[in-house]
Amino acid sequence: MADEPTYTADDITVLEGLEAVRVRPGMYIGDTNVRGLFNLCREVVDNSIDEVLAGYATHIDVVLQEEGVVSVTDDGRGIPVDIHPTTGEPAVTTIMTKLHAGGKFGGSGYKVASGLHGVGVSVVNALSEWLEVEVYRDGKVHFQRYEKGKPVTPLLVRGKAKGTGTKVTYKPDPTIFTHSVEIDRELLTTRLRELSFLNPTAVITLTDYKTGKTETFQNKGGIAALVQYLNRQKETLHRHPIYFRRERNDIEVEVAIQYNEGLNDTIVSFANNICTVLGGTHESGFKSALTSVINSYARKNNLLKEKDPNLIGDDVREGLVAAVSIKMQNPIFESQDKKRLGSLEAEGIVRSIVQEGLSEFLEENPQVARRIVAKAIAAAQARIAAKKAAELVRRKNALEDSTLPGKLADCSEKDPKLCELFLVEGDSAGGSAKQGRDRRTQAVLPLRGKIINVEKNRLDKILANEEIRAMITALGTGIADRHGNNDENGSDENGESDGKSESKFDISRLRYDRLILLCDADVDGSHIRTLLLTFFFRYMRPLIEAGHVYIAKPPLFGIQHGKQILYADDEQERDRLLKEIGRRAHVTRFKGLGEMNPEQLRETTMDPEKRSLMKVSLDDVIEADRIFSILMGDAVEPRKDFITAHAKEVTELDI
Ligand code: 28G
Repeated sequence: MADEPTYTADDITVLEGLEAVRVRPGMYIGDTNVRGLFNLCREVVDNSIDEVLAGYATHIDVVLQEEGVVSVTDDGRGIPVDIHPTTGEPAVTTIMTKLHAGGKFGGSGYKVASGLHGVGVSVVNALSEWLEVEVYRDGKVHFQRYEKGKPVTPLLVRGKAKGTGTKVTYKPDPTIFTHSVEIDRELLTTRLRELSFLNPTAVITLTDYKTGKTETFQNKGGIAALVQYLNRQKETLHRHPIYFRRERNDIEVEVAIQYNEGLNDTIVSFANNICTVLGGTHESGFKSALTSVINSYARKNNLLKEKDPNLIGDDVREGLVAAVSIKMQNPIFESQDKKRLGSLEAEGIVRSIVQEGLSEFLEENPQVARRIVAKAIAAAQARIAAKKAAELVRRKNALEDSTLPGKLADCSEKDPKLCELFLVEGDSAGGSAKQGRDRRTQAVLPLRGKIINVEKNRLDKILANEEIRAMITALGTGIADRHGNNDENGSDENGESDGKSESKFDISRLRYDRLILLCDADVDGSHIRTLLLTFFFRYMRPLIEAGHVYIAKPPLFGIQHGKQILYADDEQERDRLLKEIGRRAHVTRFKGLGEMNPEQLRETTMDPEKRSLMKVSLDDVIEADRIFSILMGDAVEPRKDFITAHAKEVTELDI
């Protein structure tokens, strides 16, 4: 072993540090794609936020420049520049070039592996083609430049500084980020907005060279403003969010709650400014306190009678928008990407703080309290009615040997993998589809009129709707609850559920491999399509996740060309075709599917050889759901804004 090179302890640290980051970037920042690129910026901004949290910085300016260059400036104390006695180099150099150096939350106990917040700015440095830091301290501007993580200048003094602060400018290394080095604007905007809610004293700006514009994120209202923002397109049950902030055993807890008239719930939680998407102990402490406080208030005020069962979590969370933010010393995250808080002490503390804070609020605001309780009681009644209805549907299926709906024209093939089901808007198009289909593998279920809006109606009403019942029976899977939960105990992680399942979704019983929505290419058609997608999204989400749901694309135009008809999906294609054949043809615009004869429908839309289908992804549905709730929801302002903003895009709207 004589030839083996000898490393000093320092060499090993250096090697393990920057080289390891460049060899396995994904380990530190998640991936080398859109997310990873965003995480670089997030890491730098989070360092500035730490100075905000410490009470020294108030302004953070993010500037996006050409070729993916990002600069971040804060007005904190400025990274220390003094020479460290053991390393012999300036502190800022150590922070920029050594892994973990300068970590503020918990040092060695900090999990690093998957690369969200806290990996250290040296990781950004290692993954940048170049990075320049400017530190404003002691009246001077200190400057150092690095390339691929290595200093290429000493720490220099370059002029005079007025205040204090830090500026970091970096260019992501294009040999690491193979796809693009341009940061995803939406991810960044969302994070900066989120940070402004979580840090009410901060003023954050984003300047983008592409637009030349500067956007300012400032939310003095904190997480109360966040829940108002989340409710911006909703009618709320009470005007001002319920808000309290308390501290116990060195854990600071902040909670904001505002109910809306809707049926869904949104709870966002944070631990030390990190968004815990999967919740965790703080969130379950909040939920169990919410349930118990509302139950005791309802009992105490005789809104729930002695014989009435307790409200369960789902009941008290209907229409809830809440934000829970805690700050604690050494948070423990269960998943490596910090999506779930595991610290046990947080659960009890949040629970007791919410119990106190919320009870006080309800006592002091009886009008709001009564409205909240009334809504929860209505939710409970609907839940009980829906359970009976679902049980009835199920028993009927069992007894009557799952009689398929009368309107369904089923296919003869029995292997679901080879079968597809067309859900067709309207009886007349349904008729054409029945005639135009391949009877062996294609089934058709015509849907009459409007589908019930599952966003506005509770499950008991939804199950009373004939079209919905026909779909459920035809598909064969049953339904999950509106949260997509499917276990026997319902959705309650706090054990409040009564233990019996109302309904079960079983994808293995799916009778068709593809569900194809076939709606008119007009406003009504897209409305119906959205209603259907929303139903699948809420009650059969795994169908979408597993890629079973498709949208058929019937053509908009037919162009007679001799004996032949050419079809076009949009105006552009129509004009292109017209140019090709010399503009002499007279054009048909298909107002609805019903205008196509069975042969045409088969040729253009149903025949697997010729048609084009769009597979529906969860993102599509979420976007459709958003636009839909703007257009169909209660709040008037967002609708006006949307229509004004998009008025120009709509050329041939067929109303
Ligand atoms: C502009 C882009 C990113 C930063 C500071 C300020 C200090 C600092 C940063 O100290 C070592 C860790 C915490 C004490 C702290 C300055 C105390 C006194 C700082 C940033 C030792 C790092 N004076 N501002 N780091 N600290 N901004 N913005 O990176 O315990 S990083």
